[in-house]
Amino acid sequence: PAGASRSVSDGRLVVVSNRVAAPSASGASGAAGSGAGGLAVALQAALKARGGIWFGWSGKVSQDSNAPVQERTHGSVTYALSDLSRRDLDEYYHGFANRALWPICHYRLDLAKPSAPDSAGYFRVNEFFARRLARMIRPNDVIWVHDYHFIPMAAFLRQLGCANRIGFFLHIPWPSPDVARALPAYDRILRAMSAYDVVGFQTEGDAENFRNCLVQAKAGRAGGDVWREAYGRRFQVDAFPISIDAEAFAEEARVAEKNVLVKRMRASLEGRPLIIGVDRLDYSKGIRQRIEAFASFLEQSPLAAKSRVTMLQVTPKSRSEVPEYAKIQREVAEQVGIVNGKLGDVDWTPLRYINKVMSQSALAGLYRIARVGLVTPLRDGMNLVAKEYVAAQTPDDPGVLVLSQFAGAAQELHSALIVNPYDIEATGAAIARASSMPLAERKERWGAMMDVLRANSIDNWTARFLQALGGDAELADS
Ligand code: GDG
Repeated sequence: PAGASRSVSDGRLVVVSNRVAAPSASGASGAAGSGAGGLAVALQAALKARGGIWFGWSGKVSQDSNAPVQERTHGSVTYALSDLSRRDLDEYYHGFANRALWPICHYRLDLAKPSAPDSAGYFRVNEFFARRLARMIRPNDVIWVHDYHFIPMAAFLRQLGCANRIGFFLHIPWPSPDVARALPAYDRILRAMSAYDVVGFQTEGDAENFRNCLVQAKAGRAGGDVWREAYGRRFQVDAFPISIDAEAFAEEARVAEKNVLVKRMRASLEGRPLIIGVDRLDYSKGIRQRIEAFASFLEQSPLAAKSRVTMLQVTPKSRSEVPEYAKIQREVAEQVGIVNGKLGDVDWTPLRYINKVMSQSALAGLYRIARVGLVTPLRDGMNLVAKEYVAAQTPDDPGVLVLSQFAGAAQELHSALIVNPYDIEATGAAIARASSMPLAERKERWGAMMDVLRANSIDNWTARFLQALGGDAELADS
């Protein structure tokens, strides 16, 4: 395969992502510290092992669009952060990325708000970042670009003469050609994805959708082969399902039984069963349908009302500057009020709704005490909450995962109760089934899911992608 013969074992790893998990200026541990997301920890580990750069947006808006890249080096890793102007941020991030790419890749054509200035801004910011990055790259470096914010990064780097191995991983779904064709600048985006050496997706279905897009655009041949030739380049298109460090998460959940917040939660339940949902406040997560399903469960199941089941929905606000997100925030808040008003009692609030960000430890402990985990997105690349909920369970008394068929995680966690989140009654019935599932069945389902998580850890994921990219020492030596 192209590039595999080139020795890159001495090359550094260069990670590009919109947000960078950099340690704070004071040197306090950043993503590698406790409470960091699994992806950040895994990328930090890969960077530390090879040395390298993590490059992306600083999270800051600057008046001076030419403010220099801020570089901070910790050991063998340099964090390189670039500010954006207000206009760049609005067009590239709030605009094209979050009002065109995100909704369309999540099959919400109705919510897509494409605009010519946003498209132009997206490509302009990618070119701006590519120019800044190109100055830092050495010939043997291996470059790993993350997610929908930076699809054209490799195309711009190639224009600047960069011949390095460059990989791309898309964290969100890639839709079927009929839907993908609704993307503004679709042809340019397809062509730009062909500038990578490896294009990775969460599921085989996403990878196949992308291959079909190339076929339909007459830019590749049919068939399920991972190797593609399109737009004059040969590259690999494959699925790399992301995961978590299940053992570490399980340990965190075990220790979190002593977490003060978890203890308070448990005490406040007074023995009533808990159902949990955890999501960024995003229309793709199916929060409204989930609340309806929970209400349907309360109304249908005599057991639910009698045992005064409580649902905790932890939902940090997200992308509030995007109008579609401001709208869903209002709608969910209103709906919570309606359900509690209708079904609650003087001493029972069926639905507890929290917009705060919690510590990962508290979250792990809350998963552990919840009898049911509700993960019911309308579309989701993978959904790590599903995997975290499973990992957090007590082995001798595990809870039950209710999982949407439209989450990438459903391709792996077959032993969850798989639901169609649009079917409110059926989801309500699945919540009832989960709530009263016998211990033996709960153990069997949980055991099967833990086996899956242990077999595909986040470290496997990083290693597999870097191996495909030809960036690992073993492959380079062989
Ligand atoms: C994208 C794709 C894909 C949530 N609330 C709190 C909190 N979280 C953590 C969860 C989990 C993470 O955030 C969310 O990850 P998801 O995978 O569920 O969803 P997205 O944010 O949409 O992520 C998705 C993922 O990328 C990775 O490729 O799986 O499909 O959409 O880890 O635990 N963490 C803390 N407090 C909270 O309140 N500490």
